[in-house]
Amino acid sequence: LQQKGCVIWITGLSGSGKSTVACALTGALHARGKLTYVLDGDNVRHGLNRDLTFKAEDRAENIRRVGEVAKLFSDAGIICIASVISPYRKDRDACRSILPDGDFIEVFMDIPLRVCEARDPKGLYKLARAGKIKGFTGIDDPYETPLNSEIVLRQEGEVCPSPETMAGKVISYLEEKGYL
Ligand code: GGZ
Repeated sequence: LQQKGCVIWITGLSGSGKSTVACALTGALHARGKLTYVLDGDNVRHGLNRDLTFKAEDRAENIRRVGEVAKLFSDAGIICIASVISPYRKDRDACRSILPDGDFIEVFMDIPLRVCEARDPKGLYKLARAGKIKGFTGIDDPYETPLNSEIVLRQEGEVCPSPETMAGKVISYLEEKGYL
């Protein structure tokens, strides 16, 4: 097999830029001739996981399924990018535990809540603040900050690096670890 698969697990708040970075990363990997597949929370929840809500046990099941599917892609030699809030540490760690050592690469979008809320691309924070969405991550539902992510993507002062710059950090990590 020419390519070794792995799972790039992008975790962070709604509006932190997970999907945008996943997209930029896919572009950068395709430019290098690599096969990728993106499992995006919002998309997966319309199909495979449409039976699940946002209560903690359903989020756990959502993450478990995304982790299992990501593992299948990785086994097939494909670089699988999962972009899901995955707010609970134990759920993320369970996904890590089913993969060979090193193949689960956690990327933490360390973007402050106030920045995500100011972006509010889908108006969901506004609805959550108004009490029209209950149990919204960061507002009235927890987000457990990762403690040992392989990669942390954050703002430099008040400016957020471009998605391409952020994707570039992941590319450098993959090169360093021999996945590219
Ligand atoms: C968090 C919610 C909620 C609640 C709907 N809490 O930014 P988005 O809109 O496009 O992506 C979010 C998506 C989160 O799905 P995940 O599968 O990534 O979540 S988890 O990992 O926690 O299972 C958001 C939207 O769904 N959304 N309601 N209550 N995000």
